[in-house]
Amino acid sequence: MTVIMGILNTTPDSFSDGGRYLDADAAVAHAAALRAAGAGIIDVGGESTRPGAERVAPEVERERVLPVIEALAARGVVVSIDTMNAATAAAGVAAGARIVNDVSGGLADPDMFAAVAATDADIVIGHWRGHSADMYAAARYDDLVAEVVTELQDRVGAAATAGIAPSRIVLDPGVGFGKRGDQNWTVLRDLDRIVGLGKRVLVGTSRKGFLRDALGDEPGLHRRDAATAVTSVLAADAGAWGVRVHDVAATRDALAVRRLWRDGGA
Ligand code: PMM
Repeated sequence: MTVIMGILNTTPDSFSDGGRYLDADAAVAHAAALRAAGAGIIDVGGESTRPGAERVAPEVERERVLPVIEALAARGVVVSIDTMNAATAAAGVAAGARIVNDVSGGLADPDMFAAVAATDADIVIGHWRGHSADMYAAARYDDLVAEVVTELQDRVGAAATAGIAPSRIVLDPGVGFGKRGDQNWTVLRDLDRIVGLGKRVLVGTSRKGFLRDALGDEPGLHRRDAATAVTSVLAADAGAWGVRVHDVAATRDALAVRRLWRDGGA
């Protein structure tokens, strides 16, 4: 079964749902809806990583996410904390998060792996080449997929050196991070090479710019969510362990149909 990670951004500036879940009660209510729709994990983030985004002070990030994580953990929800900041990650795990989701794979904060090693949380290591403000400057590759694979392996090595057991690591190709339009499709086409590294793999395509570009004419959220449901199925076919999405119900339905197709019915 492919795990669905439902996105709960508590940021005022995230590109697709920014500002709607800043209030902790509203965030908890939205998380409940995501769970009811089929999310196995709720990913709580307090800093936008959209292209061009400014960094957020770690204190502000923690003020946004910690009350939400505490409330969700108290209700037995499996929570991941989406952060590039080691202190926020540690505080998030102390508040009940079971997974640290670091799109920078420990590169943004040199203390990240040590902070995670001191907990028993799992960690998502994303492929990343620099902060949002200038991430496209780093989108230059001689051999894109080989470089993504090597750079992920380097981060796995660094995580192991810091004392994180291999079984606690999830890899993420970092769709949209240091990759322009078609580069994302190339990495997704070759996702099996990342899956081949032997770790669980998480894929985040939801509502991203490369899907918007693929659909043309400034598609609304509806069309981007439909496209995301398709990428969820294709990611599952390529061996992904999980997908990170906004519209959980659409992806749940798509994955259910995939299962029926594959199994020839119930
Ligand atoms: N993308 C975003 C944020 N967090 N985490 C993981 N593991 N993988 C991703 O692809 C990813 C992420 C940016 O999207 P958002 O602003 O819609 O949350």
